[in-house]
Amino acid sequence: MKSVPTYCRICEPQCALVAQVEDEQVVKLLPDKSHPVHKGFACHKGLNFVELHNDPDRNNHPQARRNDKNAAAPEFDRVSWDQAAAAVAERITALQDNYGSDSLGFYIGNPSAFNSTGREAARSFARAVGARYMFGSGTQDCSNKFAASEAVFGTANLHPIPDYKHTQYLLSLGSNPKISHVSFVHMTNPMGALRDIVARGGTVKHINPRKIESATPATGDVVQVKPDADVYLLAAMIHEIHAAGRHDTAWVEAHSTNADALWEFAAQFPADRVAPVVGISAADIRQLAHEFAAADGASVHMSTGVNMGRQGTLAYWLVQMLSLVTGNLGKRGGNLYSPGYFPAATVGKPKSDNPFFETEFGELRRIAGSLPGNLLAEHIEAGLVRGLVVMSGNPLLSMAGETRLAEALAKLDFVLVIDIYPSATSRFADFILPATDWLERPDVNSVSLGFQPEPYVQYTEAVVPPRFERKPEWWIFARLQQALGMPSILDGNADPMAKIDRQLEASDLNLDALNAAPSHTIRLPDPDPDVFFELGVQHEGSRVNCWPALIERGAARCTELFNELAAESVDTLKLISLRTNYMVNSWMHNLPALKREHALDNPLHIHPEDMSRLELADGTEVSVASDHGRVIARVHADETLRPGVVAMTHGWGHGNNQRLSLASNHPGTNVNALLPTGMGSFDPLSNMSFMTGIPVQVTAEV
Ligand SMILES: Nc1nc2c(c(=O)[nH]1)N[C@H]1C(S)=C(S)[C@@H](COP(=O)(O)OP(=O)(O)OC[C@H]3O[C@@H](n4cnc5c(=O)[nH]c(N)nc54)[C@H](O)[C@@H]3O)O[C@H]1N2
Ligand SMILES: Nc1nc2c(c(=O)[nH]1)N[C@H]1C(S)=C(S)[C@@H](COP(=O)(O)OP(=O)(O)OC[C@H]3O[C@@H](n4cnc5c(=O)[nH]c(N)nc54)[C@H](O)[C@@H]3O)O[C@H]1N2
Ligand code: SF4
Ligand SMILES: [Mo]
Repeated sequence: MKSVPTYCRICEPQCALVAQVEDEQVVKLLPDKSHPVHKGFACHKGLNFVELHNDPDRNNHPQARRNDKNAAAPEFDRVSWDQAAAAVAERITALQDNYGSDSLGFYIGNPSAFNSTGREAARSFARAVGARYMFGSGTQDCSNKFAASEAVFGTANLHPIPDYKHTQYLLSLGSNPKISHVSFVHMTNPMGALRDIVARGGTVKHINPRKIESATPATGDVVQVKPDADVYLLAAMIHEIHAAGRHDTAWVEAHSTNADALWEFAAQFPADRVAPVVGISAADIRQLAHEFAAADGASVHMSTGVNMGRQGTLAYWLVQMLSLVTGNLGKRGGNLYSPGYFPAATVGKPKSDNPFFETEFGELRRIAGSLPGNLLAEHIEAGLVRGLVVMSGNPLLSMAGETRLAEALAKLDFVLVIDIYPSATSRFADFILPATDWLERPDVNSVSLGFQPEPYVQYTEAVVPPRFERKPEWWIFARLQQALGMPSILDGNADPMAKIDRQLEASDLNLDALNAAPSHTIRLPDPDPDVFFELGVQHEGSRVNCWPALIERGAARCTELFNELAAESVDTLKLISLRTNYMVNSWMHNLPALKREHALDNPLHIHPEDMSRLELADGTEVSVASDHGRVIARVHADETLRPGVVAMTHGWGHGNNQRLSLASNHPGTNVNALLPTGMGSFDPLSNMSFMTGIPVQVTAEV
């Protein structure tokens, strides 16, 4: 038995593991106790990945469609890689001959983030074939952060992370670290970090409509806000700090421009005015503001619960402003830039001053190359996108509007899905190409650049050779390029990791050095507060822009939405999302290890007060309806919710997918049927879909 160091690529910590390998088979995955950062931290999802690696339902061979796209159950024939490459190339060529080179669209999903060679290959393939209509999971996840950072810092790649080691105060908005292990901060053992803050006398405040699992006496308490109103809470905090003269004038003057416009904006939202909309008292808002300003090192982090609201871009801007005006941005104990082995912030500058352009749907922009995911169906319906390549994504279940999207996907001339599983989306595929999983491919944690409180770089070899005919994405795209008669990395002896190797040179490192290090890992220096402005901020004079044009564009809408929320009936129920330990988005539903008695479906969580008002009993079936759709769900009484807020877990709805034998036996409901789609359903500043705070009506099913 040999022990091979590697790391998990399911979520952002990318926990270090040791694979026990015998006869080229992974026998077991163990936490890597000798890893300099993770020190043995890992969760059951990563440790049980062997089940996924060996799951008999996986895609193991290239498959070509046999029956009609509208058939209830798709049927495929096994083909060879050569046949598949030739046939896919033929279809792409025909599509482009008929409808133009940009008629082939792309949807690149979340696991690509943890796939250094696959992500690059997908982008370069899309460029090579002349694609313009790019979509991806980023607009269901975080695109507001890229938009705001680009405007405020002059680079989409600067996302200040809390200085967990030194902070005395952490304000955490819309995140549930215990379950999800934090996003846009790549750290080990996040609950341990919260515990340390509290243990040294610091404070952690979770801003959340739910008493989350992460909030315990040892890890901070929850301020239970209404959903979709964080922007007003943050504005009010900034205003209260400014009005009380508790801002750091010297820091603001030294490091920013346009602060006056910020003060003016915030002044519209004093605590007394916003309290009913935010759902906590004005005194509580003031207290949060004053605690933050007074702490000896205060930090702030905001995650998907806020991103998915209607004003994620403005909220992220205000998060940076709160940190700046209290003198915590780029200061020990506040928020820092952690460049890691390569300062990615220096390569995220915007290409033009005005990202917006006219389209037949109205004015749009791209974020990291992508259009709004909520316009994918429109682009197909309008005939702009005639074919689609889907890589490591499952838009049918992860985005809004399953019915409309299914109809659109069925109309496409050509769909290629590159996935490890027969995903729900691949029901519409003409070809399915089997990708390797992360035990079968080499990688570097390059996605962590800029996000690590304890920076390190780790290389992993392929722990075992690919099973069956699975191939890494870089190979798949290169093979397709060859079949299309284009130059490809397979022609010479080019290395798919060459770009990473070049970037490593910035720290005098290379892949060989990583490979030779214990755990294949090199620990890098901790973030230096000074580099925030010196290296991170890209605007002229390294100054943060407190009132960029993009934000000004959103200001009027911010007032309109405030008035709308203020006028809302007190009886309106608002739907939020709820991740659990027993799912990862839509794709870990076929594993026996995650099928626990209490996690076999995704019920509607609702507070007992709302249940009695609506005369609902625990366990009964209800209809949940929004302006956009309706689902049937089982009632699950849940006192952790703020009354008026209901929650369901996304990524379920496997009833149509018999090819996932276990998942389809425990199908659950696709809650995204309740979300808005199309124009008006995403933040126009950032393309980010609206996925939280959705008004719903709940009624007993009779
Ligand atoms: N087990 C598990 N881990 C995962 C994933 C998974 O599916 N399962 N997914 C991975 C992915 S792709 C990501 S992006 C990360 C996400 O990581 P997180 O961003 O931490 O995601 P969640 O755990 O969904 O936490 C979001 C929180 O926001 C709260 N919330 C909802 N609406 C609002 C609001 O309007 N305002 C505020 N302040 N809070 C709100 C919710 O109650 C919830 O607790 O997790 C990753 N890790
Ligand atoms: N209502 C609601 N909807 C949400 C969210 C929410 O909180 N609430 N969260 C959103 C978030 S944060 C995200 S990131 C998106 C995710 O949106 P998507 O990325 O579209 O969906 P996933 O469910 O992550 O699907 C990933 C697919 O990749 C496949 N896969 C896994 N590993 C690999 C690999 O190594 N190679 C290849 N080729 N395929 C692989 C899986 O089998 C799966 O089919 O969903 C979003 N949807
Ligand atoms: S926390 Fe995330 S990265 Fe770590 S083992 Fe669990 S799933 Fe993998
Ligand atoms: Mo995500």
